[in-house]
Amino acid sequence: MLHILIYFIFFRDQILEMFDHAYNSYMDYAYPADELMPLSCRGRVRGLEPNRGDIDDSLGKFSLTLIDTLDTLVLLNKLDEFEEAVKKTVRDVRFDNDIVVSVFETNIRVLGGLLGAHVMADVLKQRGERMQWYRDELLHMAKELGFRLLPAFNTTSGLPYPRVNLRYGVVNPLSRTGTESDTCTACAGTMILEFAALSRLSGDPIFEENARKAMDVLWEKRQRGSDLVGTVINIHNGDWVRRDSGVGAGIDSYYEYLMKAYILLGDKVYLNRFNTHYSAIMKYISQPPLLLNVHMHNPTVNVRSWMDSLLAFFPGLQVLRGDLKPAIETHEMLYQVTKQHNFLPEAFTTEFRVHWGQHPLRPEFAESTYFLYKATGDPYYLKVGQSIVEKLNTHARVPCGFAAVQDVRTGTHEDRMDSFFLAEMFKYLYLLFSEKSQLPINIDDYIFTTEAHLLPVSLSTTQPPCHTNNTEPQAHEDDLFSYSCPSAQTLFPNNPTFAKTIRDSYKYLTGVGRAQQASSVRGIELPLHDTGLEPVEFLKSMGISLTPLTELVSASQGSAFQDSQKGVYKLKLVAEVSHTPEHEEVVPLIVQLISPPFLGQTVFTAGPAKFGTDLTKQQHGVKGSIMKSVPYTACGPIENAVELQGHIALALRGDCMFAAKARRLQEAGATGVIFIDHREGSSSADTPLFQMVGDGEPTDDITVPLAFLFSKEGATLTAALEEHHNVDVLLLPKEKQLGKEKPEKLNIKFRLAKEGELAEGETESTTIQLVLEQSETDTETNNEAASLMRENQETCSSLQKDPESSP
Ligand code: DMJ
Repeated sequence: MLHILIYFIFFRDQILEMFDHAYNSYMDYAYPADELMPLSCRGRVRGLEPNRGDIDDSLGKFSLTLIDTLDTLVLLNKLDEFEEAVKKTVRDVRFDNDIVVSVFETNIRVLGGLLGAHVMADVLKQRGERMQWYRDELLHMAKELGFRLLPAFNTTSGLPYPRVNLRYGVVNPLSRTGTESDTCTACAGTMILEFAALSRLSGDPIFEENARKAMDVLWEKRQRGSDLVGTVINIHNGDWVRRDSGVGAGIDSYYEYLMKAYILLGDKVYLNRFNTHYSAIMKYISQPPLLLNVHMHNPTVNVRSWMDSLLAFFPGLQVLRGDLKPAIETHEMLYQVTKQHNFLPEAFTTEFRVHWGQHPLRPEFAESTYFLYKATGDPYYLKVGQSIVEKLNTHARVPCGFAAVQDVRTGTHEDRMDSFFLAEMFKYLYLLFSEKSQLPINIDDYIFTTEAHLLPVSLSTTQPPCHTNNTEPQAHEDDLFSYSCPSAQTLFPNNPTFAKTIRDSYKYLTGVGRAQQASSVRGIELPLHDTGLEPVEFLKSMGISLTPLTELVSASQGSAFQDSQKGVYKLKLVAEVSHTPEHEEVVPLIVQLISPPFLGQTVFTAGPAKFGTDLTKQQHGVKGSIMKSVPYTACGPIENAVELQGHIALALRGDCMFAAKARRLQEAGATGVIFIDHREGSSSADTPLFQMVGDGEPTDDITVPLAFLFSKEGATLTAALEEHHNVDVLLLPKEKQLGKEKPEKLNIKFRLAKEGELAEGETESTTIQLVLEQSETDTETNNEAASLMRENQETCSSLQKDPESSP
């Protein structure tokens, strides 16, 4: 007994130390920014860092990480820090920001964070020891935020828009959103806990009503044959846009919120719906120990052969449901995967190979581990928790916090520490190693939201301000045994070997020599969406377009095949980046900055495109001054077409295909396009070059020159543009780089400026002058190019001496 106590204390202390390291790093280096960039030791401010696409929709300039962490501070007994952090939140955080955010992420992280913290503040205040100054400020903030999210629900169906502008809503022309037609199931179905809590705590029914309506639509739209839902739904007409159905990315927390809405709100309608879906999941998706995506209309067909890490929450939900056997099986499978790769990769195949190696410090596996330990009391799960702690310290800890892992195979880091790491990971780990009596609150009085914010189950006795529910007939009455959470007592009272017996059959799961059954349909393996969604747009941003089977089959296969696969979507993969086969060489390009003060000295290696002007055939390359496209991704109408005329456009990769961007920019009058990678930290120094290919359609209409820069080079180029306003570049094949391949033909000399030569206003520091000299043997190419540089040089005869710009 004593040694288990010591063991607990040891790990709790270690977890507290790790939390302090992560939280203090955020507060010291990043606050009031939304997130910490743990490798750069600074805050991530949206708009100031390269755009990462949809992931950035979590960032609303509202100190996201601080708010997401508030109730963790209480649970970890850091009550002074909590009081201080609440004061900061009230003093510093504002929501009237002209910024487009994800409705789902803002709800679970910020609204949930404020509500959880309000509840904690209230509890502490009631105890009379601290927070005596507190006057429900966090609840008022939550209500204000709730009203800012509400415009998203203004659709004919009642399903919310995926994004909202915090200041302008969705219909206002200034909102820069409101044109989306679909959303993911989890995005629409993960509002009810926070919105109902807000309604019941504030007395305004409008929030719960809207969230409930969205839940009702999803339920109505379930596939009646299979009782499954799809992954993406049209928010206007409720049609399914993606019909693959699983328990991970895109759907996960919809199921979680049905179960938890019942626990929080005491309304059996939610439980009945959950139980109906759960039976379907167990019939089709659960293929123990695997959880595989199937087609909602044809659920005996698997649609892919990989799983995503988000589904790791599911064993925890099964514990709440009281279904421990499959929970233990799936959790064990996940544990075996973490043993192989240190962390759960974002996606892994049914053979447990890495499919997508990223690991953004997700908490789902720790969450399930905690629930299983509480349900079974089996110390095995403490060992699992111990391994999570150790791996985080060994493989993710950096001097300024904890860094996401870019690829579990190489262990490389990414400059991000998502707010859920503080909101969720530390709660579950700390709880795992804590006795209930050691916690500052009675944990059984609360339910965890999907972001692990704490909402009091006592809300179930607070009727919603306007009572409109309980209209649905009771279904599956005989299936309602599983009210309790968890129900370990009834399932295996005092049988400590129960879990072990189940786990033992999965002991060699990932080991060699054990054939895994291949799934009946080997899905095309696609990367996952980072925020837990998998919208087609994201796949497009990776250069992948999807075509329904019907089109594909009728074009190529004939009707027999079509019939046998009726209703199944098959994916046509059009990768717009090609890692060129060996026999075909990628001809590297360069983007050379030729206007002052660069004068040809700054050169970036760039990737070519298989379409557009063939730069290898351009004797002298193509010159132009650069300008950013608006929108930067060039996936919508070009708003700055007038200014772009005659310029080489800069466009961010992502959201739509390269070819679509190029067409749009060419039409707007751009004379060329430089695409800039949206994957943070990529550079030509460590990423192999590829060439961009078209979108599967003819691309003859695209005639402007195109080049691709990785994000590090892209960031330098855009920084140059911001600083100097006019930046001329030359696009040409690397082999024709001016002054590189034939250095003897272009002499660049520096001479010290003599006293008295300084132009008016220049400081009296040493200056150097750049002189271009041509040898008589210069080729025509260099003649031309050198004259381009000379043209630019004329406007800048002297340079401040700067070791960076010296050769
Ligand atoms: C969290 O923000 C929530 O748990 C959400 O439901 C999905 N996953 C992330 C963490 O992985």
